[in-house]
Amino acid sequence: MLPNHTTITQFIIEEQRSIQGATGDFTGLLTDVVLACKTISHLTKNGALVNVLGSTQQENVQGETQKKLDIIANTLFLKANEWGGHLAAMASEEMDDVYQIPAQYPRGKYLLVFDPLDGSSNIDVNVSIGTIFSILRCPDHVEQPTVKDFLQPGTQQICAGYAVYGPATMMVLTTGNGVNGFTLDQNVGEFILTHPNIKIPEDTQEFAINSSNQRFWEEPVKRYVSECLAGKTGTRDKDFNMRWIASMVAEIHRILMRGGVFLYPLDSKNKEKGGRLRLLYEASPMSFIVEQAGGLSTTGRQPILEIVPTDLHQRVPVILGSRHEVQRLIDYHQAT
Ligand code: AFP
Repeated sequence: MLPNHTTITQFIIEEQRSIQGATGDFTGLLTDVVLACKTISHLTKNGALVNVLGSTQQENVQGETQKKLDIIANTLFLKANEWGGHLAAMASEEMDDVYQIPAQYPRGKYLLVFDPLDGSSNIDVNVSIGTIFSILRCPDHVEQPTVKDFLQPGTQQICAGYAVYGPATMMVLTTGNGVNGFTLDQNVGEFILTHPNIKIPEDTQEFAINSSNQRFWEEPVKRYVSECLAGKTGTRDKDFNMRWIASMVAEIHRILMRGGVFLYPLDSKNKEKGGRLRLLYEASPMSFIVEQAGGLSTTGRQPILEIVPTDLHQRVPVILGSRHEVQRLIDYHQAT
């Protein structure tokens, strides 16, 4: 760390100073979130050495077998954030119901929603994984928040962020004032501002989709992907590249760094469930970040940030990334 470096704590405090009437509560909350992510980063970097690989016998509310690290990361997040007095309640991918703040701790004014370990199928094979979180304001006069208090559209998020545990650990954040990226200095144990004011290029020649689902896709997605694959020989008149990491955090991070479009669209396989990805702790925070970086997000038929959730673990179709490509996909959906 060099004297001219800005730490994430300094960055958050300086942002808070510019907000009239800010109490420091939000800064305190983010500091706790950051500590949880640093601890998860430490565990992922050590893997088998600290005995965190492998599966458990348990299933989460989605019916997915939980990995050991899913449960450890979830507990870490709860413990790091329950005591500070900033939160009224929490909710996570790994818990069926709302987590109430234990009685011995003071209650705060925020709600925290998170996916503690996104891309868990990658844990055991040493491929990038991440944590996604979203901060909402708890409605006034609510003593004991219930599910309905969390059912706020993405436009009401106070903050959204993710940590990506890749070759370097990074945290990317928005509070509605642009997007900033911080790299963890492993020696000092601090996130340092390394990627200020991230912007997603409006055009791209890269897309990400799980092509094994091709036969289930709807017409607009089939059309889009087949045009990309036709490359220079087709109507797009340019060649495209494709990526699929199966870890949304890593996928969105790549898009923030160099552009691209990510699709987990509605298809005949996931239609009954409403989609594949979860709204409150995957689609909504990622859409907030992408849009703050100048990109666009949609289900194909509706802006993701405008969806009013009906369930804590609701699933939605997701298309997001470089503005012009996402707009093209919206147009294709409108044309059918
Ligand atoms: P998990 O966190 O349960 O592994 O899910 C990861 C994820 O929600 C998202 O990060 C990936 O983009 C997507 O699922 C991968 O889904 P497929 O395995 O169907 O490709």
